[in-house]
Amino acid sequence: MIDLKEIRQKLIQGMAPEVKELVQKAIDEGQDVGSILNDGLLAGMSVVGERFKKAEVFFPEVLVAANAMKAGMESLKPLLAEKNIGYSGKAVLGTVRGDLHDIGKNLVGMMLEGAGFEVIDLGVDVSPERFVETVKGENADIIGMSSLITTTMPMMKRVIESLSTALIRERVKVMVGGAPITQQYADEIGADGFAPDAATAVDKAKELMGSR
Ligand code: B1M
Repeated sequence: MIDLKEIRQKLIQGMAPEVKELVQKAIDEGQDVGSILNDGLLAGMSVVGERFKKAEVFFPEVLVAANAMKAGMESLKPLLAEKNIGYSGKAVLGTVRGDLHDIGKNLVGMMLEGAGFEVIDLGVDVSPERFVETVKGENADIIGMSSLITTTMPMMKRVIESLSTALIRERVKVMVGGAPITQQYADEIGADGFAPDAATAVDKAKELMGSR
């Protein structure tokens, strides 16, 4: 019988193939998928998230752990979807128009997925129209925008204005982030939330879901 603590530990160490294999074995043994997710994968990711917040580990460690999480989720995802276990909400994520930086955004996406969000990642250089269309079509709960360059920051405001023009601003929570973004800027443009890092983004997204 696979010990779920072993999955947790291997995830913290960023050992993607081992995590994938252990998760598959646990599934084959008939272990509860919710427990594999919560006591194995999420338990490991939350340790990494906390260590990252305290600057005890840095970006490379988080990225390898997030990759291990992704590897473990591959076989778990369809089973979780069937049972709707740990479903937190639907988030549309993208780096705003004119901006091609995606490392931080990808990390936020992986952490959100790890926390049970369904993530629709629109990639980089995403136009306001595309954000709006996707929110409408997918009936998303949260829009997450990333910007790394000061000149692309105003694009976030454009997206919020486009949501209002399309009369769907009240339907969706808006979260923003990226190195030059601050809480003050988020307030100025009328976003609902800001997070300085991927771990906090998960807490913020959950908080925003709670206020819907
Ligand atoms: Co560029 N770049 N870059 N770059 N780049 C910066 C951002 C810059 C600060 C470097 C510098 O000059 N010191 C600077 C911007 C300056 C400014 O704003 N005034 C800059 C520039 C100027 C440029 C180009 C214009 C360079 C050129 O071509 N002359 C060009 C722009 C291209 C474009 O986008 N149109 C460019 C290109 C590139 C590369 C392609 C080479 C590469 C990007 C590769 C990629 O992303 N696939 C790149 C990189 C790697 C960087 C730096 C070095 C690192 C960015 C990064 O990935 N950080 C960066 C300098 C720096 O930040 N030290 C720089 C790691 C990542 C984990 O952090 O993205 O902040 P970050 O994400 C964090 C948080 O911010 C937060 O969580 C993440 C994890 O903790 N977060 C969110 C992010 N999104 C969030 C969303 C949320 C919540 C939290 O809610 C939705």
